[in-house]
Amino acid sequence: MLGEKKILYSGMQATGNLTLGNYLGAMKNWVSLNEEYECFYGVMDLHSLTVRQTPAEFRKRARSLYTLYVAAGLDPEKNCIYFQSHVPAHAELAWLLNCFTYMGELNRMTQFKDKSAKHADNINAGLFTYPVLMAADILLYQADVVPVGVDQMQHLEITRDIAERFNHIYGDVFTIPEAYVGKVGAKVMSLQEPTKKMSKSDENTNASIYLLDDADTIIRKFKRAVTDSGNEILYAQDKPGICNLMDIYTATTGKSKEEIEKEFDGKGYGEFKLAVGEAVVSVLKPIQDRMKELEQEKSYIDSMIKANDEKAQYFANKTLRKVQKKLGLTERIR
Ligand code: ATP
Ligand code: LTN
Repeated sequence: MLGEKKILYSGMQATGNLTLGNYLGAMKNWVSLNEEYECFYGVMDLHSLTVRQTPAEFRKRARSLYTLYVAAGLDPEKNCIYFQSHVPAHAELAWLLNCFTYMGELNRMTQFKDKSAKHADNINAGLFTYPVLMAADILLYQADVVPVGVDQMQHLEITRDIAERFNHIYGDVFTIPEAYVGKVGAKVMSLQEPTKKMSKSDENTNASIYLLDDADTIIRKFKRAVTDSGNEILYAQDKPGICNLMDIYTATTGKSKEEIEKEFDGKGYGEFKLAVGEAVVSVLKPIQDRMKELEQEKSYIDSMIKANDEKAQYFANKTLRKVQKKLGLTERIR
């Protein structure tokens, strides 16, 4: 705990254009929890390197992700928004925690299995130890709560296991973090294959709504969304396409499933898809407008990056020094 407030930690990889899934599953919760907690948000650029990146594009994308955090409503003067690679303590603690993590535990990670299948030509050790770096991110800041989408729950579990194992040997060093998964939008599915999650690395661009898609593109993608047989708007197990659209509509309008079923009673899929598209456009429009403004405010963003790097380093180093001392590493001579 930092002063009165508990600590929140989260972040995203700079691996592609953010999707509606990233927004509804994670970022929207960050904004809603923002006042209640002392918040740290990382641009996870070290994690992004587990997949090959083109340097110039990567640099641009990471900066754009930083700006998007701000555009989505996180004030960089009140929240510590920073680049993971600017705080060396992440990589250092990750090494130390590697020595407290078992191969068997990492072998069970479904994200590792999925990503190795997808990048069969580049199954690197970083992909395997990805969760250890994530544990380091969270534990360095003594986070109490970590808002993520459901797909990250397994990584949160291993973080807790590593922290508990360490604390058991060395005393109370780390706060044991809790995951925070929102009630709606925790898993937004692909618009083309509604049994798969919407993902920013999906090759089919019609499957995802990107946060910076213009209104026409958004409406067009919803019109083309794969739906199920029949024509009723009902939240039923055998209708994954309609369920996904209803979930998105709930997350963007606050309407319950019953209200939606009533609103579209006797109306067809076409009308419903258009309404979902319009609801999404109205949620994304203010973020897009703010993003355009912020792109012109380069020196403001630069100054925020600098100040927050220092703040993050201060907190992270405090934990790192404590861990080093507990482990018996020789202390620095000043
Ligand atoms: P990639 O396609 O590169 O694996 P991703 O789209 O899954 O990326 P991440 O950077 O891994 O995105 O995740 C960022 C955050 O967004 C995480 O908290 C994750 O749980 C959340 N998230 C990602 N996709 C979805 C989704 N479809 N629905 C809900 N939350 C999601
Ligand atoms: N693995 C996460 C990104 C991430 C993260 C974190 C999220 C890296 N480190 C620490 C929360 C806390 C993902 O979203 N794919």
